[in-house]
Amino acid sequence: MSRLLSRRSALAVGAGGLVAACDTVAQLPAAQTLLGGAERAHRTLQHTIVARDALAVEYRADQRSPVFRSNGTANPNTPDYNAHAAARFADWRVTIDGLVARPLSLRIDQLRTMPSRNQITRHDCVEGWSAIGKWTGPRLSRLLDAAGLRRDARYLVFHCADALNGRPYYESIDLIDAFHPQTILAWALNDRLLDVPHGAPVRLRVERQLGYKHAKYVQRIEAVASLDGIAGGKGGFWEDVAGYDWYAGI
Ligand SMILES: Nc1nc2c(c(=O)[nH]1)N[C@H]1C(S)=C(S)[C@@H](COP(=O)(O)O)O[C@H]1N2
Ligand SMILES: [Mo]
Repeated sequence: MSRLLSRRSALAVGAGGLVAACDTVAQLPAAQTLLGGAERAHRTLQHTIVARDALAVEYRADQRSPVFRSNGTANPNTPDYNAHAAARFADWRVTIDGLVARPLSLRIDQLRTMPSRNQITRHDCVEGWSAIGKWTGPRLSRLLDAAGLRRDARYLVFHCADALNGRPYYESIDLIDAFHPQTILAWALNDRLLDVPHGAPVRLRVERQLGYKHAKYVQRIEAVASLDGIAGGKGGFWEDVAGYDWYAGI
């Protein structure tokens, strides 16, 4: 949160300075037009940032969908994943590495005992279905604070345990979504430990984004400065193979 707030006030101060500096030439019609344009642009920019900070709608328990369908991979079904599933994911780890001061490797029971957030939200898939469910897990920001993002980190890449047609599933988000209060690493759906079809043992919930951004079977979270070198370079599995938008805000 503090990261978002300080960014926003830095922008406001920057634009204020620009407007003040232009006061002396504001009599000239051309300058006035320019100034108006700058002010409008600033207002739009600030509006966009405020909107991205807004919360997704949360629902009541009785509004949950009776069935929450699964989509994409329903079971990674690799020897490694199957061994983890057989052991009830006791040795599953989520590593946080890349551009961080203190790389972390967290066991699933550590994630499950951290202070968690509960949120009942609506999942929207581009294939034309939605479902409301209750998700539980620690805020991603808590883990990022523990790992200490380096100043050059701009995106987080979520590496998953499954592959479709031989290509590993992955996704990425920027730091505004990463620090959003409703962005969590969910280990439960509707008060039960996450099952395999929904991403066991842990998946991303990034509630201001469409379904394909919500990476399931998360094993590694990598902080990077650029998405260029990652897989097809478009920032996600569907972005690479089908040209889906990287920014899938709703
Ligand atoms: N690892 C992984 N994550 C994934 C997918 C996938 O195939 N593999 N599918 C995505 C899509 S398109 C959607 S709509 C949601 C579906 O989540 P659900 O199976 O819990 O309904 O997961 C997303 N995350
Ligand atoms: Mo989806």
